[in-house]
Amino acid sequence: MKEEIFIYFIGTAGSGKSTLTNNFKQWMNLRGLDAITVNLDPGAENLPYDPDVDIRDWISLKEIMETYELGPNGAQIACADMLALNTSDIKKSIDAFKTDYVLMDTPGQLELFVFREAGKYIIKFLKPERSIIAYLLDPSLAKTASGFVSQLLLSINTNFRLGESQINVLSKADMLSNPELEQIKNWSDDIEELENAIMKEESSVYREISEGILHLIGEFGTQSKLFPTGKTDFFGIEDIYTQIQLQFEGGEDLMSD
Ligand SMILES: Nc1nc2c(ncn2[C@@H]2O[C@H](COP(=O)(O)OP(=O)(O)O)[C@@H](O)[C@H]2O)c(=O)[nH]1
Ligand SMILES: [Mg+2]
Repeated sequence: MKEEIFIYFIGTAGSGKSTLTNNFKQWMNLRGLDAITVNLDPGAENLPYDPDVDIRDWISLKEIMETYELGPNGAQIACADMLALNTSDIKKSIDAFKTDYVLMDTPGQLELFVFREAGKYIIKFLKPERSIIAYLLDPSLAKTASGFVSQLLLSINTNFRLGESQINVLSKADMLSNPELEQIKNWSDDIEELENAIMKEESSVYREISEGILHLIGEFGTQSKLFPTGKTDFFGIEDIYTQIQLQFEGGEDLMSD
């Protein structure tokens, strides 16, 4: 068995992390690949899958709210910080599976994992050299050029904070019309197209700061292509898997082992 690969699904609330975690696991099962799911969201309710390793076994959002008399937001933050205290337990549980792929579903709100220290700590503690971030861009926030730019900035910020290899996933692409999807792909492939679209938008604020932002995106944001995914028929999952194989195994497919 090779060393396992950790795939972290990260994105804004409702961007489709848990759904993609589930779809990825199911796709892998169908292909005879060995993968486990890890839920890192202490406040998760109604997950679409039954996690193999579950942070809720150690941390309960409800209990933290009651014990420390915190509201839901304060408790979420406390829980996020507590993740770091349970890292050894999480690692032991994951190691026991001796699996090839570990699918990490991160907390609902991106900032809890990306901007606080615990997320970075967990990645470094587990296996940073075998980790990849799948950053989910929510298409409902990316239909306009400036919306797409703000989503890319969050992705770059995530890359800046976590410092791991990262791919950009356009989740819920099935909710876009074909022209909308093509337009977003165009913006992603060609920074000039994006710049032109920004310039056509009305607000002058965008024009003032767009040059600097587009320069940043040109440098860091569009190095990796955008991977559209959808809820049904495992749309887009094979492409992400192939990219991950390229990254870690030089294209060698574990299925052929
Ligand atoms: N149409 C469509 N809906 C999706 C897709 N992925 C997630 N959703 C829906 O978006 C909502 C939020 O998804 P979830 O996976 O819980 O997001 P999370 O907060 O990032 O974990 C749920 O109602 C999902 O059914 C997708 O690819 N296509
Ligand atoms: Mg979720």
